[in-house]
Amino acid sequence: MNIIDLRSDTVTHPTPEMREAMARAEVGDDVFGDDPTVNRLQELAAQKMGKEAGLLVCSGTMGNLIGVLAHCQRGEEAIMGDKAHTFLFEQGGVSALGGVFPHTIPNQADGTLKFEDIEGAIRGEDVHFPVSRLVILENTHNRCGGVVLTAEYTRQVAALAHKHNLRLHLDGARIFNASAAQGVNVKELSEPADSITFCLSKALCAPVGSVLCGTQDFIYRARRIRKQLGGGMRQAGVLAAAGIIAIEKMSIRLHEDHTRARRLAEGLAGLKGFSLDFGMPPSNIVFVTMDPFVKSTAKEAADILDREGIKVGVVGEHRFRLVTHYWIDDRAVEKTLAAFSGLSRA
Ligand code: TLP
Repeated sequence: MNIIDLRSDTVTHPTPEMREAMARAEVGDDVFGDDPTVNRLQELAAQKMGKEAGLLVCSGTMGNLIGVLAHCQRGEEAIMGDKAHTFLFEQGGVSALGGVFPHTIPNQADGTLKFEDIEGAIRGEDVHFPVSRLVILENTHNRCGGVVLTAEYTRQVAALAHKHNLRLHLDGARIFNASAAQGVNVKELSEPADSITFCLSKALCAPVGSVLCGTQDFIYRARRIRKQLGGGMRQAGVLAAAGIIAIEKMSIRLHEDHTRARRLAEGLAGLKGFSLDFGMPPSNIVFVTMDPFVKSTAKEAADILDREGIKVGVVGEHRFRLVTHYWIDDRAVEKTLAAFSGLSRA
């Protein structure tokens, strides 16, 4: 990748090793369960997450949607943060397609939901109320600045949910980043949840795909829903081959992206007219706000950067999001900082 693309880690291209593995992948019809590479990926994913089974799905959005629909009946309620990806950025799929009612409570700055808010949101036994069925957490938390939830917090939320006969789904799109940031085994973060979706196609560089993991029975239901949504894939082994490398090789280098995100954040914070929205980033996501004296809008600034071959996410009138990943090296970070510093002169 010649362009410095910081808009997201979703922009990552597959590595040369992935492309080779994709070309060589053994395949079969996965709707029949016949694709050996998909089966291998699903087993590997389940084992990493400490779950009985896994299911390859097209995207993180599809994994979360299927997860919610496999837990909830129509008219039931899912409790989630007001900054959750499942609430803000998934096209309202859980209600549009599943008739599931999202009940939002405030996300705290550290990405958590308060225990008392969760407990307060759970409905009692009353004929007027929908049935509360699910709590959703997100780790790392995208819109809270890539912050991480601890294993202990996740366990406590799971215990609270289970006490009230609810389930816990984890949107772990970037769960390997959460694991790298805390230096803990990914399984510790995923195990307390009843189900987890994690993405192969973000910082892990695979071109397509996420894996939904849970019990055998849950994945059996999830597989049926995936088919219903048109997400049953055929010779998906070509994708799974990249996914296996994503898990085995790419998940163990994410601390490098986190170091670069901190360098980027440090540099931006040192520039006149820029301030970090959430302080130093714990993982690979940096949110930064620009004073209008630099450029009147973030969009205008982003257009100038774009002409220099640097793409950044515009997430507000004066706000940017920059995400580091495998294809962003030290030189790219320094070039980006130089370009930001040149903005007030451009
Ligand atoms: N997030 C994307 C955009 O949709 C905002 C990004 O660039 O960060 N959960 C979380 C926490 C996510 O950040 C995302 C993608 C998803 C789920 C959905 O994954 P995909 O894009 O594969 O559907």
